[in-house]
Amino acid sequence: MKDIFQAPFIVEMGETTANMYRQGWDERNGGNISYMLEEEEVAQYLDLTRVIRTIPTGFNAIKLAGKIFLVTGTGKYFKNIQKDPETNLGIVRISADGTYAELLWGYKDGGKFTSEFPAHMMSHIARLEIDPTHRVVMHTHPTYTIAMNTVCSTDERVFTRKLWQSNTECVVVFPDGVGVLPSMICGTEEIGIATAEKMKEHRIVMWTNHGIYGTGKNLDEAFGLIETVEKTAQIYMLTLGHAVNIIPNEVIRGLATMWDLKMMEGVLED
Ligand code: 2HA
Ligand code: ZN
Repeated sequence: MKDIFQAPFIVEMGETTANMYRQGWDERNGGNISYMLEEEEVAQYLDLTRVIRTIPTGFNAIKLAGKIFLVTGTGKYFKNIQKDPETNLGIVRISADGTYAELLWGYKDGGKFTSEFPAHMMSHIARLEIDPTHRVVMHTHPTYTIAMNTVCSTDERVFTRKLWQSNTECVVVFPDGVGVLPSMICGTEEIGIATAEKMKEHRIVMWTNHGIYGTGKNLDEAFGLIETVEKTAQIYMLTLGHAVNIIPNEVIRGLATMWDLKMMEGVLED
């Protein structure tokens, strides 16, 4: 068996969460990540017949039966993951009936996965139906994105338009736009269902007054989506009330044509 502490998925998770913490996005226990792993990949590091304990999923995850996820722990701090991955992370496999998860590694202090587990798992189900290469769901609290969401309409077309108009990267990086949910109670099955519904159309979903979800086929891609929104929200907030030059519709459309991208409908006004 290879040393799991050297596994690329553990090393990369430590690096990514440390980076997110340093961006100022993940205060205290803010943020959570789930990363779907390949069975063959995990089998190099763990005996997959050895289940440490079981943890209820809190909803019916049967569509993910047998799938293995690396997931951040509830109440755990992103700042601590790199120095102690075995306490702050867990590797779980969804049971055949989808009602519990089998702990294969981690949560060493008796902990469990993030309180946002239903939103993560439902988002995986939604994205996998659209893109079989999908692997990562990333939730975080980026400062300027939340600030922009505080001063902007929760209409996702308006929110997406403001981003597309503020930075030419935006339409290229997320032509599918940003889904926006209103203020809701987090950690519930209800917010999970609402998030997954948005994930059918968008790879990024905003939780009003709370934070953002980004998805992708690897950690870099999910991070890159959120990073692009956050950078642009910073530009938007720095220029709020003073903007003279916003990107005209013909430039936004021209970029989408140049890169052969299908733009979210109804975002541009003309
Ligand atoms: O894990 O970010 O949404 C803490 C949170 C809850
Ligand atoms: Zn959160």
